[in-house]
Amino acid sequence: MNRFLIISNRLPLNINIKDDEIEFTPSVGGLATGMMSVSQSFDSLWIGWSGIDQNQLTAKERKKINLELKNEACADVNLTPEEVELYYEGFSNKTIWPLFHYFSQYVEFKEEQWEAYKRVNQKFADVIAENMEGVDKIWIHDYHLLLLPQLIKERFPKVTIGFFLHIPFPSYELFRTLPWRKEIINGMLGADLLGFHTFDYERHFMSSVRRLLGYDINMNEINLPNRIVRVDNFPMGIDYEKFQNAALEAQKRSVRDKSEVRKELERYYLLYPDTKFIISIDRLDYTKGLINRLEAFEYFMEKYPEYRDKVVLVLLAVPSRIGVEQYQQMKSEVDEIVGRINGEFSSINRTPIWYFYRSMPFENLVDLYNYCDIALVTPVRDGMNLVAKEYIASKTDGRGVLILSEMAGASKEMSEALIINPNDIAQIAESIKTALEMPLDEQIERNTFLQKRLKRYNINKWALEFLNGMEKVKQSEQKFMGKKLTTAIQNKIIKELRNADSAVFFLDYDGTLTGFEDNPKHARPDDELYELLDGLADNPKNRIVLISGRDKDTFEEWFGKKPYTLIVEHGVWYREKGEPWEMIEQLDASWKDSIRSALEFYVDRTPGSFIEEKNYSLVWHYRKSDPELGPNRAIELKDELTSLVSNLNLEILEGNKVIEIKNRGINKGRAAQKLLNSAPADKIIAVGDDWTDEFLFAALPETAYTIKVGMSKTMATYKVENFWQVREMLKRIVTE
Ligand code: ADQ
Repeated sequence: MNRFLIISNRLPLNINIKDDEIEFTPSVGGLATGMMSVSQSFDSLWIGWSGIDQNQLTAKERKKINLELKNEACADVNLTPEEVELYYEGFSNKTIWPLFHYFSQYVEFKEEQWEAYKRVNQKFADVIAENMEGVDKIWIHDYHLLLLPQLIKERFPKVTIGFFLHIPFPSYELFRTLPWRKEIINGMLGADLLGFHTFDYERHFMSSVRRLLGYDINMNEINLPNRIVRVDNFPMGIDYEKFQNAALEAQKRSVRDKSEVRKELERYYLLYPDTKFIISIDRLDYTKGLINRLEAFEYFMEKYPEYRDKVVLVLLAVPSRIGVEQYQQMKSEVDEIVGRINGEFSSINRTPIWYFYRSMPFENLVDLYNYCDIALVTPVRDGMNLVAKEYIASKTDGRGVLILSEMAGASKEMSEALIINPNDIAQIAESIKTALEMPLDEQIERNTFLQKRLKRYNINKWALEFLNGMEKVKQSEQKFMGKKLTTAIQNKIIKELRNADSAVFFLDYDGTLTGFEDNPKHARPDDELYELLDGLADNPKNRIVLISGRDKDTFEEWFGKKPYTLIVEHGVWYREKGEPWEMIEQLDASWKDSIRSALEFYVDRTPGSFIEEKNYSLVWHYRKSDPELGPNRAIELKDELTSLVSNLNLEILEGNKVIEIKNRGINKGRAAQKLLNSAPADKIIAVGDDWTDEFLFAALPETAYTIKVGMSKTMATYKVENFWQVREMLKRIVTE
């Protein structure tokens, strides 16, 4: 594997300068902890902000820091204090963070912050550009850098870009409130692979893509005009062995070597052996549900006085984003509630809440996880929540009870925990009681399942799956590149056409020679197109066949006087230049009444959809309906029609935002073959965009040049991105 880049807002280490000494410490937080082990296993460079303003350093300090960073395989994106304020504390943490966590009451929409966000994303792109040597993959992380994938794609179209969002992606109803919603989605779509923790976040993202940009979505692939973006969920794991081993080590330590926290807990336990410890660990953040948790604990103490002296809540809060107002407010609120509860329920020797407002070294953290009987993890929204996983991984003897919020992504994989709704104070209190009373064998049974899963799907597996996902996207892109209709292939076609005695051009119309309109009647040919087709037809060696699903009256109106052969309704009707229309095969249309009534039912229930009636087919169009309702109704409709059409010897064709019902066995391929049987040609060129054209591609001899417009799978030998490129190619054929 070549070198790859990891990009995140913060580098995974903090730098402190004290009395000329430079000190490096690992940073706290899910992303940093998780990705650190990944970066150490690969040849990678981590690009991000180091947390200090390099402009304030002496040249000597700067040199030393950058050298140290280089040794750690890191590179700094230098941010000014103003950028930190507007981009980091501002747009990232006062707009995106609350919005994506459903705290709309905290969201700020400030142009100045948005401008800074754009500027800093660009700054990241510039530092990346300086470090691109030998790089074939870039993995970008999180909500601070939502515009970065697009900025890099524009500059380095060949590099494979992965993007992982560590926080939830909100429902469209919330996301749409963002004034810069389209820019954000477009920014993310610069990636080749987009990863989320859960299927729900993925679903919400897809829904926003569909509604805001109208792109076609095929399972988990988004069809952009010139490439495909794959979207998937990768629930992040932890370094299971690291926690398990550290916990085992902690247990083996002699009293002297034990951490202060552990000593304190054990001392207390010796004094009061009936005590149970509940651990609560998070960054001090309003999304983590600390207030609810404390209120639930208070409610529990009130409701079950028999437990008052028997339970200790070890509350650890890491200072976080102290520059943001809501975080300061929340700190005061937590201080107040803790004071109130301790004031009310403490006895002379016993205090129910032990409150620490600080970060902890890894060993102490594991000590706590390992020692405590219950973990209380109650976020009101959380992308994943690694604390829940770390707690379970640190339970060496399988004992311990995890109480987990259903609003954390982790709850999707940890159903053996006691799952609670973080807004239901009474339910949390009941769960504390259930946890305190849970028999040991039940605890072990639940945790065995959880541990097995965490061990298997650990952080390395998570990262490898994501990287494999990127590799797969790359391979399928290469496959596409192999099919691309390059200038060299176009030259070859032109040369062969020049030497040929006769040539036939099978050209589909909508999506191939022209774009789509909401109302198909509006997609009339423009002057340029007429000129182009006339130019082709002027050469007596060429035969132009327009082959379409359109009805014959429309084509008669648009092309009736032109010297082209017309095949319409997917091969029902045929018209040689200057001749009357002929039916290629005798068909019956008496089935239409029964199908029409089924379609009318769908028109009534799907605003914006309508029926188009052709001589031998009926078409239900849903291009103008709600972008999510339309495709869903189309699935229902297909399902409903399936048995009906087979009884009537009909078939369903699914085109671009249309469902068409027509007589079985009639298709463009069969029509083209008939035409070629009666008038063979030296060279055959066929161009089409949707899957009704696949019949055509499949029916033609191997020597034909078959060209697909768009990115989806095809039988065609070559692909072009859009109808403009088809016109370019035809123009070259006419002029050269
Ligand atoms: P965070 O919001 O930071 O992460 P979380 O997943 O719980 O939340 O990770 C917190 C990390 O910080 C854990 O690894 C924990 O060990 C550590 N930590 C917590 N308190 C600490 C303390 N006092 N001292 C030292 N370390 C402490 C974001 C998203 C999450 C998502 C992660 C990973 O908000 O939803 O799970 O990224 O994608």
